Amino acid sequence: MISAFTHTSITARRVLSRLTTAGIFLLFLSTQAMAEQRSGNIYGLPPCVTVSGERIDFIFKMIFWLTAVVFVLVQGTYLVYLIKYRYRPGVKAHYSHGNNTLEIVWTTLPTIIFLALAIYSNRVWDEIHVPAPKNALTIDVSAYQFGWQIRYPGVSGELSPSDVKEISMKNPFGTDSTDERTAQDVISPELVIPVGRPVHVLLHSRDVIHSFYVPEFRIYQDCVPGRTIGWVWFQATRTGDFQLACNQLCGTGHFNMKAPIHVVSEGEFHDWLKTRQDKNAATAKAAATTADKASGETSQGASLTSAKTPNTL
Ligand SMILES: [Cu+2]
Repeated sequence: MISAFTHTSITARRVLSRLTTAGIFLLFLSTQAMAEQRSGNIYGLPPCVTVSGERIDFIFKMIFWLTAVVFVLVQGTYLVYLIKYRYRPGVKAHYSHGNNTLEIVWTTLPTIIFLALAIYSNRVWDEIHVPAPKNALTIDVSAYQFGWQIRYPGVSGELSPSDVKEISMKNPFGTDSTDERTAQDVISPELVIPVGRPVHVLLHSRDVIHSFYVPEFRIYQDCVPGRTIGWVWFQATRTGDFQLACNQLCGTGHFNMKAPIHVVSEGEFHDWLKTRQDKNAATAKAAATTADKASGETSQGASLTSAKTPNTL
């Protein structure tokens, strides 16, 4: 009876163990499926489409292959020793007090490799974090709960100046309404950029901390309320469609805080922006004419009123 019970218990434990393994395997598969939606590549990094991204990838790959070689060497040696010195009846264990030469070699070598990696990575970091080139296209990226708005220069070719202290729900970009460039600015819900030209992004947030995250650009930078993050610039190496996604848990709609990115040819970009610049310029001109007319009528009305009632003042 006891033996039958023990047997049942062992079988149940085995079934439970296999079910757990299957569950972990399925979880692993589903995680891979989620990653696939973002990157299109479930085994490696998503494609890299910026100049600075290629330099970052070189470090990634170098560290990956170094680690892979060390892993194979260490685990291979471990397996060889495990088999060679396995337990055999009549064979006595051999006592070793250690080997100073080996200790020095396997401490010095990793130290040199780590130092070299740190120095090289720091150099790449310094070279990437330089001011944007003069020919860069400067655009303003504004994050909010839960979306993105991108501001491009209007017909004047310059963005209307922005002041972070003025950013509010009524004035999302903190611009000056009396500046004529404000009405000309082109506002877009998608990020459209030309290939092969540096793009300098001024990152802003209207409410909480968000994050400008584009895996294919190898860029991840927080947008902080009350600050202009102005060091981010990049140059796309090929055309294509990507996605800008917020990477800071910023509220209930965070999961859906995204915007399409289109990297297009210089000609296509020029046409896309020109159409919107011209439309904005026409609207701004019409608004200015209406305002002029209205102020003309008001001043005429006022002068008539003052003419009629000259003594009331
Ligand atoms: Cu966000």
